[in-house]
Amino acid sequence: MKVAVVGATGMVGQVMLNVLAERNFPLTELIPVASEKSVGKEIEFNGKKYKVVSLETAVKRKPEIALFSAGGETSLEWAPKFAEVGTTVIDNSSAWRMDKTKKLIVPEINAASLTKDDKIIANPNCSTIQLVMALKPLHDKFKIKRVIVSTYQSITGTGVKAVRQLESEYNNEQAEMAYPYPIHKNALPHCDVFLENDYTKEEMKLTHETKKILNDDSVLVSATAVRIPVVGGHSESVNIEFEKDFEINEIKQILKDFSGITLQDNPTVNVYPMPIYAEGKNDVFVGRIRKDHSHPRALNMWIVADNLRKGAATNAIQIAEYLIHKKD
Ligand code: 2RA
Repeated sequence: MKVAVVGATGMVGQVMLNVLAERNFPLTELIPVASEKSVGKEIEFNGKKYKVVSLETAVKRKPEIALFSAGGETSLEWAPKFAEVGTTVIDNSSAWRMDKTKKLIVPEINAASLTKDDKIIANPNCSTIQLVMALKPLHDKFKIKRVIVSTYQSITGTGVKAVRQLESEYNNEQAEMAYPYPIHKNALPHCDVFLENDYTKEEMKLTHETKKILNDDSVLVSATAVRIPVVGGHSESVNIEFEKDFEINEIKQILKDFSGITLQDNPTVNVYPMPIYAEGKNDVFVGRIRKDHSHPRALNMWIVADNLRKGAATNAIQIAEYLIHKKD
């Protein structure tokens, strides 16, 4: 199977290559794709060297699957061109996520909705993926009325420039700024850009994408997205109000049984999810599960995941794995 990785030299693209190799994805030919300035560069994959090619060249090679992580503009222009030659595109940008004709997929939740006619499939935003992984099994059992989520997001979600800014500030050196303020010893309540409603795009992605993935517009979601000087993954403090009564033990068992979730919840011995633990892993880690003492049908929890893996590369590759193992 020919697989193109569009954005192969970027942070998520590099993780896609690592995850493809780790999971022994059945590819016969890798087509690494990047912008003109990277064309001709060599990358190594599974002990073999591959030359980076242009988008034009990649389309002509007609890959069966194209994993995109190259920004919305590239996806809007090029995903249809790949689809026209029969490629199934799994796109990590926000370009197609809210398009009513495109599916927004977290395999453990809604991969069953996919058909062979889906030639452009949207990978949700990283902070959404880890949130809905915990919400879905609980929504099915107790019907979620409202979610209030505060995120504590890794600077890797912004990209290399942000990582360089933190390293430079930590070493007290000058650096190009990825953020309007220093990120070292700071917390920025500002992920992506502000909208007219005074929320950021990141916050509204959590609201809109969660509703689409759960296929339930009645779920109310209010988000605050914060950037913190961490690299291993995104953390989220989540308050969930249910329509139905629940017992905490039921909640923990349901989460423990849900594929892709690892429960890390024993505060008496300091066991709870942390980005330094989640980094490099593909699961979503859930802990600090406790009744909300201020509301009879609400609870709090803490959710952590590697935003470059389950939040991006691994989720996209799991979609591809589902497609190749799906019997039509
Ligand atoms: C961020 N979720 O963390 C966004 C994009 N990766 O910046």
